[in-house]
Amino acid sequence: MKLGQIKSHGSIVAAIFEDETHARPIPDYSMYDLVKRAEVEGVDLKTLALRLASSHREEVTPLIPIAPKEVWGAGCTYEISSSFRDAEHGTREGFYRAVFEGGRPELFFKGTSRIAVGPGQPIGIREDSKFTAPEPELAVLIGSKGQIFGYTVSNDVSAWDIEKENPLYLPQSKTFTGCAAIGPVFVTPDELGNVYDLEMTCVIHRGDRVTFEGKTSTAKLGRKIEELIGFLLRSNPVPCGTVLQTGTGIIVTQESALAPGDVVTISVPQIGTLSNPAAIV
Ligand code: DO4
Ligand code: MG
Repeated sequence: MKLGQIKSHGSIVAAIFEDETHARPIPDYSMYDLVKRAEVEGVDLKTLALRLASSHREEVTPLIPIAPKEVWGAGCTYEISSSFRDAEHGTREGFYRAVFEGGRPELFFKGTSRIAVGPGQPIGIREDSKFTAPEPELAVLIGSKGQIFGYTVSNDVSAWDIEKENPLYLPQSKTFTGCAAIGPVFVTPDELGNVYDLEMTCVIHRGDRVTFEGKTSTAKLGRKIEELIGFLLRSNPVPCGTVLQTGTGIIVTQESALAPGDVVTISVPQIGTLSNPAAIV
Protein backbone atom coordinates (compact mmCIF):
# COMPACT_ATOMS: atom_id res chain seq x y z
CA MET A 1 0.00 0.00 0.00
CA LYS A 2 1.12 3.55 -0.75
CA LEU A 3 0.26 6.05 1.97
CA GLY A 4 0.85 9.77 2.13
CA GLN A 5 -0.83 13.09 2.71
CA ILE A 6 -3.08 15.26 0.55
CA LYS A 7 -5.18 18.37 0.91
CA SER A 8 -8.84 17.44 1.06
CA HIS A 9 -11.67 19.88 1.89
CA GLY A 10 -9.11 22.39 3.13
CA SER A 11 -7.29 20.05 5.55
CA ILE A 12 -4.12 18.00 5.29
CA VAL A 13 -5.13 14.37 5.72
CA ALA A 14 -3.63 10.93 5.23
CA ALA A 15 -4.58 9.10 2.07
CA ILE A 16 -4.23 5.78 0.30
CA PHE A 17 -2.61 6.44 -3.06
CA GLU A 18 -3.98 4.41 -5.97
CA ASP A 19 -1.54 5.98 -8.42
CA GLU A 20 0.62 9.11 -8.52
CA THR A 21 -2.32 11.49 -8.83
CA HIS A 22 -5.28 9.65 -7.34
CA ALA A 23 -5.88 8.85 -3.70
CA ARG A 24 -8.61 7.97 -1.22
CA PRO A 25 -8.58 10.38 1.71
CA ILE A 26 -8.62 9.22 5.31
CA PRO A 27 -10.74 12.02 6.80
CA ASP A 28 -9.77 13.51 10.17
CA TYR A 29 -6.41 11.66 10.29
CA SER A 30 -3.00 13.03 9.49
CA MET A 31 -0.40 10.40 8.59
CA TYR A 32 1.03 10.85 12.08
CA ASP A 33 -2.43 10.22 13.65
CA LEU A 34 -2.71 7.06 11.56
CA VAL A 35 0.65 5.52 12.49
CA LYS A 36 0.25 6.56 16.11
CA ARG A 37 -3.13 4.81 16.31
CA ALA A 38 -1.69 1.71 14.59
CA GLU A 39 1.09 1.67 17.17
CA VAL A 40 -1.09 2.32 20.24
CA GLU A 41 -3.71 -0.24 19.23
CA GLY A 42 -1.13 -2.70 17.88
CA VAL A 43 -3.04 -3.03 14.63
CA ASP A 44 -1.70 -3.45 11.12
CA LEU A 45 -1.30 -0.05 9.42
CA LYS A 46 -2.80 -1.23 6.11
CA THR A 47 -5.86 -2.76 7.77
CA LEU A 48 -6.42 0.43 9.74
CA ALA A 49 -5.99 2.64 6.66
CA LEU A 50 -8.47 0.54 4.66
CA ARG A 51 -10.97 0.69 7.51
CA LEU A 52 -10.77 4.49 7.81
CA ALA A 53 -10.40 5.54 4.15
CA SER A 54 -13.34 6.96 2.25
CA SER A 55 -14.48 5.01 -0.77
CA HIS A 56 -14.24 7.91 -3.21
CA ARG A 57 -10.98 8.74 -4.95
CA GLU A 58 -9.78 12.25 -5.61
CA GLU A 59 -7.34 13.75 -8.04
CA VAL A 60 -4.50 14.86 -5.76
CA THR A 61 -1.09 16.41 -5.42
CA PRO A 62 1.06 14.53 -2.90
CA LEU A 63 2.18 16.64 0.06
CA ILE A 64 4.91 15.77 2.55
CA PRO A 65 3.83 12.21 3.48
CA ILE A 66 4.14 12.87 7.23
CA ALA A 67 5.08 15.79 9.48
CA PRO A 68 7.93 13.76 11.01
CA LYS A 69 8.41 13.98 14.75
CA GLU A 70 12.15 13.60 14.22
CA VAL A 71 14.41 13.09 11.21
CA TRP A 72 17.70 11.22 11.62
CA GLY A 73 20.45 10.47 9.13
CA ALA A 74 22.79 7.52 8.77
CA GLY A 75 26.16 8.14 7.12
CA CYS A 76 28.93 6.24 5.33
CA THR A 77 26.62 3.29 4.73
CA TYR A 78 27.72 3.08 1.08
CA GLU A 79 31.40 2.60 0.27
CA ILE A 80 31.31 5.50 -2.21
CA SER A 81 30.28 7.97 0.50
CA SER A 82 33.16 7.03 2.80
CA SER A 83 35.82 6.83 0.06
CA PHE A 84 34.72 10.17 -1.42
CA ARG A 85 34.90 11.84 1.95
CA ASP A 86 38.29 10.35 2.79
CA ALA A 87 39.70 11.43 -0.59
CA GLU A 88 38.19 14.90 -0.79
CA HIS A 89 37.84 16.18 2.73
CA GLY A 90 41.45 16.29 3.83
CA THR A 91 40.59 14.08 6.77
CA ARG A 92 42.84 11.40 8.21
CA GLU A 93 43.26 8.45 5.82
CA GLY A 94 40.49 5.97 6.54
CA PHE A 95 38.57 8.29 8.91
CA TYR A 96 35.28 7.72 7.09
CA ARG A 97 36.11 4.17 5.91
CA ALA A 98 36.48 3.17 9.55
CA VAL A 99 32.81 4.10 9.95
CA PHE A 100 31.74 2.23 6.80
CA GLU A 101 33.50 -0.87 8.10
CA GLY A 102 33.04 -0.28 11.82
CA GLY A 103 30.75 -2.07 14.23
CA ARG A 104 28.87 1.14 15.07
CA PRO A 105 27.16 3.13 12.29
CA GLU A 106 27.23 6.91 11.96
CA LEU A 107 23.90 8.42 13.02
CA PHE A 108 23.08 12.10 13.28
CA PHE A 109 20.06 14.24 14.05
CA LYS A 110 18.67 16.26 11.13
CA GLY A 111 15.82 17.93 13.00
CA THR A 112 12.07 17.90 13.48
CA SER A 113 9.30 18.59 10.98
CA ARG A 114 10.54 22.19 11.02
CA ILE A 115 13.41 21.29 8.66
CA ALA A 116 11.52 18.74 6.53
CA VAL A 117 9.90 19.41 3.16
CA GLY A 118 7.77 17.38 0.78
CA PRO A 119 7.48 17.05 -3.00
CA GLY A 120 7.84 20.35 -4.85
CA GLN A 121 8.84 22.35 -1.78
CA PRO A 122 12.19 24.15 -1.70
CA ILE A 123 15.21 22.37 -0.27
CA GLY A 124 17.72 24.66 1.43
CA ILE A 125 21.08 26.04 0.42
CA ARG A 126 22.74 27.55 3.45
CA GLU A 127 23.72 31.16 2.82
CA ASP A 128 27.18 30.38 4.27
CA SER A 129 27.81 27.37 1.99
CA LYS A 130 29.39 27.31 -1.47
CA PHE A 131 28.95 23.55 -1.98
CA THR A 132 25.60 22.27 -0.87
CA ALA A 133 24.85 18.83 -2.31
CA PRO A 134 21.80 16.61 -2.52
CA GLU A 135 22.25 13.19 -0.93
CA PRO A 136 19.63 10.85 -2.44
CA GLU A 137 18.69 8.23 0.15
CA LEU A 138 16.11 5.62 0.96
CA ALA A 139 14.30 6.60 4.17
CA VAL A 140 12.24 4.58 6.59
CA LEU A 141 9.27 5.62 8.76
CA ILE A 142 9.38 3.97 12.17
CA GLY A 143 7.39 3.66 15.34
CA SER A 144 8.72 4.02 18.87
CA LYS A 145 9.61 0.32 19.03
CA GLY A 146 11.54 0.58 15.80
CA GLN A 147 8.82 -1.12 13.77
CA ILE A 148 8.92 -0.19 10.09
CA PHE A 149 5.71 1.38 8.76
CA GLY A 150 7.01 2.26 5.32
CA TYR A 151 9.77 3.39 3.00
CA THR A 152 10.12 6.59 1.05
CA VAL A 153 12.55 8.51 -1.14
CA SER A 154 14.55 11.22 0.60
CA ASN A 155 17.20 13.86 0.18
CA ASP A 156 19.73 14.45 2.98
CA VAL A 157 20.66 17.93 1.72
CA SER A 158 24.14 18.67 3.07
CA ALA A 159 26.63 21.55 3.07
CA TRP A 160 29.68 19.53 2.09
CA ASP A 161 32.10 22.46 2.23
CA ILE A 162 31.25 23.05 5.89
CA GLU A 163 31.78 19.36 6.72
CA LYS A 164 35.06 19.46 4.75
CA GLU A 165 36.35 22.48 6.70
CA ASN A 166 36.25 20.34 9.84
CA PRO A 167 34.28 17.13 10.52
CA LEU A 168 33.25 18.63 13.87
CA TYR A 169 31.12 21.04 11.85
CA LEU A 170 28.97 18.10 10.70
CA PRO A 171 25.86 19.25 12.61
CA GLN A 172 25.95 22.60 10.81
CA SER A 173 26.47 20.88 7.45
CA LYS A 174 23.47 18.65 8.09
CA THR A 175 20.88 20.78 9.86
CA PHE A 176 19.25 23.88 8.45
CA THR A 177 15.94 24.92 6.93
CA GLY A 178 14.90 22.55 4.13
CA CYS A 179 17.72 20.07 4.80
CA ALA A 180 15.52 16.97 4.50
CA ALA A 181 13.09 16.22 1.69
CA ILE A 182 10.85 13.16 1.85
CA GLY A 183 8.16 11.74 -0.41
CA PRO A 184 6.06 11.39 -2.41
CA VAL A 185 4.55 8.47 -0.44
CA PHE A 186 5.42 5.70 1.99
CA VAL A 187 5.28 2.19 0.61
CA THR A 188 4.47 -0.48 3.18
CA PRO A 189 7.15 -3.17 3.56
CA ASP A 190 4.96 -5.95 2.10
CA GLU A 191 4.46 -3.99 -1.13
CA LEU A 192 8.01 -2.79 -1.61
CA GLY A 193 9.61 -6.13 -2.41
CA ASN A 194 13.31 -6.54 -1.69
CA VAL A 195 14.45 -3.35 0.01
CA TYR A 196 18.07 -4.28 -0.84
CA ASP A 197 17.40 -4.36 -4.58
CA LEU A 198 16.03 -0.89 -5.40
CA GLU A 199 17.43 1.22 -8.21
CA MET A 200 17.68 4.92 -7.39
CA THR A 201 18.40 7.74 -9.83
CA CYS A 202 19.16 11.41 -9.29
CA VAL A 203 19.08 14.21 -11.85
CA ILE A 204 19.80 17.90 -11.23
CA HIS A 205 18.32 20.36 -13.73
CA ARG A 206 19.40 23.96 -14.12
CA GLY A 207 16.75 25.32 -16.47
CA ASP A 208 16.92 23.07 -19.54
CA ARG A 209 20.46 21.87 -18.72
CA VAL A 210 21.26 18.73 -16.75
CA THR A 211 24.12 19.48 -14.34
CA PHE A 212 24.28 15.99 -12.84
CA GLU A 213 22.96 12.49 -13.42
CA GLY A 214 23.73 9.53 -11.20
CA LYS A 215 22.35 6.25 -9.98
CA THR A 216 22.86 3.58 -7.36
CA SER A 217 21.20 0.49 -5.98
CA THR A 218 20.33 -0.33 -2.39
CA ALA A 219 22.19 -3.59 -3.08
CA LYS A 220 25.27 -1.46 -2.21
CA LEU A 221 23.93 -0.45 1.20
CA GLY A 222 26.57 -1.75 3.61
CA ARG A 223 24.25 -2.25 6.59
CA LYS A 224 20.90 -3.79 7.29
CA ILE A 225 18.18 -1.23 7.96
CA GLU A 226 17.19 -3.04 11.17
CA GLU A 227 20.78 -2.63 12.36
CA LEU A 228 20.62 1.14 11.79
CA ILE A 229 17.29 1.34 13.63
CA GLY A 230 18.69 -0.80 16.46
CA PHE A 231 21.59 1.60 17.00
CA LEU A 232 19.30 4.64 16.70
CA LEU A 233 17.13 3.32 19.53
CA ARG A 234 20.01 2.55 21.88
CA SER A 235 19.37 4.65 25.00
CA ASN A 236 17.50 7.01 22.67
CA PRO A 237 13.74 6.42 22.61
CA VAL A 238 12.62 8.18 19.43
CA PRO A 239 8.93 8.95 19.02
CA CYS A 240 6.50 7.18 16.74
CA GLY A 241 6.58 9.00 13.38
CA THR A 242 10.36 9.28 13.16
CA VAL A 243 12.05 9.17 9.76
CA LEU A 244 15.54 7.68 9.35
CA GLN A 245 17.51 8.40 6.18
CA THR A 246 19.75 5.45 5.38
CA GLY A 247 22.75 7.11 3.70
CA THR A 248 23.75 8.12 0.21
CA GLY A 249 25.10 5.96 -2.58
CA ILE A 250 25.18 8.85 -5.07
CA ILE A 251 27.93 11.46 -4.88
CA VAL A 252 27.48 14.61 -6.96
CA THR A 253 30.32 16.59 -8.49
CA GLN A 254 31.61 19.99 -7.38
CA GLU A 255 30.33 21.46 -10.69
CA SER A 256 26.82 20.43 -9.69
CA ALA A 257 26.88 22.21 -6.32
CA LEU A 258 23.31 23.37 -5.83
CA ALA A 259 22.41 26.87 -7.02
CA PRO A 260 19.09 28.63 -6.40
CA GLY A 261 16.49 27.41 -8.90
CA ASP A 262 18.16 24.04 -9.55
CA VAL A 263 15.69 21.18 -9.41
CA VAL A 264 16.75 17.87 -7.82
CA THR A 265 14.76 14.82 -8.90
CA ILE A 266 15.25 11.50 -7.15
CA SER A 267 13.38 8.39 -8.27
CA VAL A 268 12.88 4.86 -7.02
CA PRO A 269 10.37 3.19 -9.37
CA GLN A 270 8.76 1.09 -6.62
CA ILE A 271 8.13 4.25 -4.54
CA GLY A 272 7.91 7.28 -6.83
CA THR A 273 9.68 10.51 -7.69
CA LEU A 274 10.70 13.26 -5.31
CA SER A 275 11.44 16.57 -7.02
CA ASN A 276 12.47 19.78 -5.23
CA PRO A 277 13.73 23.19 -6.30
CA ALA A 278 16.68 24.59 -4.34
CA ALA A 279 16.59 27.98 -2.62
CA ILE A 280 18.90 29.96 -0.35
CA VAL A 281 17.71 29.85 3.25
O1 DO4 B 1 29.82 11.52 7.43
C1 DO4 B 1 29.19 12.37 6.93
C2 DO4 B 1 27.80 12.20 6.45
C3 DO4 B 1 27.60 11.00 5.58
C4 DO4 B 1 26.25 10.92 4.98
O2 DO4 B 1 25.34 11.70 5.23
C5 DO4 B 1 25.99 9.82 4.04
O3 DO4 B 1 26.85 8.97 3.79
O4 DO4 B 1 24.86 9.79 3.52
MG1 MG C 1 23.56 11.40 3.92
